[in-house]
Amino acid sequence: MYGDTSQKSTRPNVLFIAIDDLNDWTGMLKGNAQARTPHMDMLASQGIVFTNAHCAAPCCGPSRAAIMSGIRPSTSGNYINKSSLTHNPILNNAVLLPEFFQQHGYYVGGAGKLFHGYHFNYEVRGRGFDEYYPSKTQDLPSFEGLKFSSKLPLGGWARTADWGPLRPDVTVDDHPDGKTANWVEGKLLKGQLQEPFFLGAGIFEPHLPNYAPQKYFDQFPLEDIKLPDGFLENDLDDVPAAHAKMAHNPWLKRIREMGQWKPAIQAYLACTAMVDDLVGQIVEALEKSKYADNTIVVLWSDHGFHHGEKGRWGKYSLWERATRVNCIWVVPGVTKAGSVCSKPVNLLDIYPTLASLTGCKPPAKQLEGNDLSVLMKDPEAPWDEATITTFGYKNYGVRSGRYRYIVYEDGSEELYDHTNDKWEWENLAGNPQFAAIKKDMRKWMPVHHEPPGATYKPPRR
Ligand SMILES: [Ca+2]
Ligand SMILES: [Ca+2]
Repeated sequence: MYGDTSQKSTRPNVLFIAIDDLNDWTGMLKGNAQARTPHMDMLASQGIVFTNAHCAAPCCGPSRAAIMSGIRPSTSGNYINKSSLTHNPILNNAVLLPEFFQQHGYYVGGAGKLFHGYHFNYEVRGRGFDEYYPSKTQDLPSFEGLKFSSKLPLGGWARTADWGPLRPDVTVDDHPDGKTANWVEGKLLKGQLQEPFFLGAGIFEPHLPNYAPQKYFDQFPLEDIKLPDGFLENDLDDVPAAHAKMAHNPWLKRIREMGQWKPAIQAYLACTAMVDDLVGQIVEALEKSKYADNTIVVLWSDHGFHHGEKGRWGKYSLWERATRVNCIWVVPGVTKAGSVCSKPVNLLDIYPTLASLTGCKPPAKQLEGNDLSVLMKDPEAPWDEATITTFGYKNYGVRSGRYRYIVYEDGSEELYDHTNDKWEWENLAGNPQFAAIKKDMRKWMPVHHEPPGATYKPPRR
């Protein structure tokens, strides 16, 4: 429909909204009834929401490397946050998504966290971008000093494990995410973008530290905060040692000891509500702009997050809490308002889908995901697919419409039936009744396992 280069000017623009560490605690995914995300819900209602969408990897770096390259972690060897993109020949030789659009004549602009490497890896940020906010070599301002009080004395944590309201004199415009939204809004409203364009807005919250203005905390009074429905004491008792070991972290225990479980949940909900307002700001700017009728909007989060479920605080697991993501598309002339699709899809599918929707020819032999435009046209279209999440070398989780099947490098397994176990409490892998299901699920797992590639050590700042 959009043809090739001869019809370049008719190609649709792309507004690419990335949200960091946002799990399914959103209105449209119904992962937590306390969540308030009216703007994202509204966006979802204007197009299609994929309710069974999962990340390629449950951490920022490999998830984003897979989105931006269209290549699975098991093919590239990019498994962990320290995995380098530019020092990995497979990824370095790939046409990254911004480069892809630039090569097809798009103006490519971005702000905030699109690739992993918010604080470093500028050479990646520069690749394919005509413009980056604040610049290709300059970071957004630090979070340090934005909060009212000093850091929580949580001890032994990553430096970002902190939450609380912003100082009263600090507004959302001072927050890095507010600055990102303001820049993107300005670009859209000013109306001087070269078309077609690819414009990326990388929102950092609700990644830790969870800082937002007090008014967002006030929306979620501490006395009303409920602990996660998916939490079950001793849930790990039927989980193989391999995963229990991989997934173990001391954070939940520490948070409980400190009396911070509910405050931490409150802060995550507050930051998500702030992010939702920023999404609303960006989407409203698009709607007011002259680009509204010819711009694809895709909104995604890079992986989920555990808030104590399975004894875990954080990402880095192959369970639903860490793999399920937000994935909304509004595509003029393609998506129908109010569409919901429960077929298993992956963030790896974003690149081939954008290529298909814009009519830009994808790079040969690179993309491993699927074209979701089939499901946009008909959410019930035949879809013989399950979706894969990779967590480290040779550990895979496969999600079908009904089951989650996990196999670790040592061969140990988990199987969950989402029809009657949405929190994945009962591991069925040892039950011979499910042997055929496991066999069927195993066929989706990668047969090639690229050894872990080079790691990248960020320069000291
Ligand atoms: Ca992330
Ligand atoms: Ca269990």
